[in-house]
Amino acid sequence: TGAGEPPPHPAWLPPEAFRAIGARRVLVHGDGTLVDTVHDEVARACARHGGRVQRTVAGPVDLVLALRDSGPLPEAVPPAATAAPGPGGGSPGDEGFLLTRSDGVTVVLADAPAGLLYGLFHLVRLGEAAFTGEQPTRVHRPVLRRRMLDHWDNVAVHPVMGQVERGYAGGSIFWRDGRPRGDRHRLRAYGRLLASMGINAISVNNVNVGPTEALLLTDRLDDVAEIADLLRPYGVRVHLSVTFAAPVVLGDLSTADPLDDGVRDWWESTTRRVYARIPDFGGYVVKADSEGQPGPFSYGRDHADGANLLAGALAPHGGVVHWRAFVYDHRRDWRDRTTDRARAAYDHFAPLDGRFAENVVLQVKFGPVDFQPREPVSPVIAAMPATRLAVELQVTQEYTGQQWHACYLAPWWHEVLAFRLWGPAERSVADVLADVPGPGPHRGGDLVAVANVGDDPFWCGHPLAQANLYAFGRLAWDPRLDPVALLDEWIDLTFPASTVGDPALVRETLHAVLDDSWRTYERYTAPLGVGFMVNPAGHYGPGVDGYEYSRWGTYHFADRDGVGVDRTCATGTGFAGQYPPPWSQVYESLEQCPDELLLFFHHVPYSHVLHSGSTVIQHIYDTHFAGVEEVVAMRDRWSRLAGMIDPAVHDRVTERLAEQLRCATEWRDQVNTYFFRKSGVPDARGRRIH
Ligand code: BDP
Repeated sequence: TGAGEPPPHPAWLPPEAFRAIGARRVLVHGDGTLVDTVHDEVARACARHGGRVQRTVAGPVDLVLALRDSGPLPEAVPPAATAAPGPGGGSPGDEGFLLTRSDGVTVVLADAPAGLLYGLFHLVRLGEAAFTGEQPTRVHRPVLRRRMLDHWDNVAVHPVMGQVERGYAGGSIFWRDGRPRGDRHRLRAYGRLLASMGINAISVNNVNVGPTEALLLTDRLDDVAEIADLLRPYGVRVHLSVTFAAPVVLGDLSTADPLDDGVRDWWESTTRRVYARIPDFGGYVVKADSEGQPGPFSYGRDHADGANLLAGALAPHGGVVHWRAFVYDHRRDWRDRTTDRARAAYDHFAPLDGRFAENVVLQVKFGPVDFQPREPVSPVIAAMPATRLAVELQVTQEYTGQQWHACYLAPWWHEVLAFRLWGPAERSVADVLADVPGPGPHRGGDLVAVANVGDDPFWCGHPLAQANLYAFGRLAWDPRLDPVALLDEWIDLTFPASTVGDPALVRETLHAVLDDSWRTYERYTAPLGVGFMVNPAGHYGPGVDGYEYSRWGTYHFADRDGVGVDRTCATGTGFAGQYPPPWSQVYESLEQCPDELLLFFHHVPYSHVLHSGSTVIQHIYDTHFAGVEEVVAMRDRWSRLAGMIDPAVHDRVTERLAEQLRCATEWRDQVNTYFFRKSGVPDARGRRIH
């Protein structure tokens, strides 16, 4: 590796991915840190692949990457290249770019440096295709303005959660044992990966803010500034999770009451100091009144009061507060069937719509409960037309196999983003975030996800879990992208054809293993949307009654007659009524409710016949047997790649697939046996159930 080059951690963007660019004569034109980043990337590629890069116009070139606002365009840009743009026209804006090719020159023009950086990575994705034929002018812009990853990283090791809460990829890349790790190479390499998929914001500490983490806002601000400095060259802004009790914990105040003048002054002056140190600081992330975190309820105030307090302190500096809607009572009485955790976010927040300040982003988990492999889309997204929203996904695989199981989540996220909360002819979740005009107001929003990255040599524990990270970033850039096409992009960038034995077989195998892997996972775990049959200690593997008699509010209510949660308005918790029509009626109705969500909304007898024609009990048996068979097939397919790709990657995935098969078999046997014992109904196909 050359000077200044990060060490080769196996991830997408190996040097070979830059072959097409590196073999060209390139002009990088413009000034600024991000333009320097573009130049350095191109220079490294050229050093390796025989091209050359220059920053001033001299002689013919094959590729121009130029800022438009840095004076007249270099003469290397053919006049035709600046003709009126075609599809996606208009100006590139802060982060977009214009791509065109004429007279044998490929041209990327941007109005701002971030656009040039994204343009470069777009070229990397295109490879040789960026340098063939004539190409009409096209403008590319991110559909969503903020594309964010939240790290649930602890600064100090938490006695139960460890260094990274729900982290399955080793330790934190930022923190170790209470201090910054100072691994500048790793952070720069991370910034590069983030930019390559279009992420422009991260928060660097856990939403559950402990005493050491709280100090990042004040005494330990330099530690945050150091991260911001390393990620800035890649167009990534840093955000912090803060505790609502900060004025008490850090400021010696006796209250954190959001309506108290002293509290307001404290947040204002503290925030001013943050911006003095980190001028492009992004803002705060807050988990309040949830799972033990402090919040405005302690002072008899509501969450609009709380969020607006922090928003007020951030507003003069252009910052935002991501206020999480994940608020519920985690000390429920399990004998009480009338309250419902699924209802909580809507019950708390829908009445507050219209009261949030401009720079509050209400961050809503995609489903009403908690990142299960199957849930309906959260009704909060439809209930807040006057509030800016962020939809929160979970890239870290807390409930989807913890990066031991291959589970490509982009198809699931795609379903969520494409879901039309007001009915089939109305706007999708993606449209709401993109602020696509439609009937009724909307404020647009962000896509945010909990990150799956750690100090593991493969970044994500499971090398194939990188595909989730990559696809998330790309969906945040444009939530309408197709998950299968995104997998192809990731394959091309991770396993360039020149680096593998049989590129067609590699591609085919990765699709065979990953395309349907989320549904496979769904098949061998909790059935028909009922969720949470997981082991409470760590959420890995089956725990058929693990949460059934606990205080967390996540039950399946299986008994000898049937299973499922009655969330109807007629006889249940009324959650179905939180949806606008037609979904309120669809979910209310036993006949219309989609099979995959049946047990989320209804308690039914085991003999209930699904739309598929199968009974609930037979469906449980069939899907669990099928799920395990699919994992066997995944393992067998993968074994054929031995010798075709980097052996370290191959071995790691092989190891993980063996564990996935063990665990899937355990899920199958426990879930099937459990329901066989409850129901007494044998498998119609006579298979052995213990
Ligand atoms: C749950 C996790 C817990 C998080 C919580 C959250 O189990 O560790 O703190 O979500 O989102 O899924 O705040």
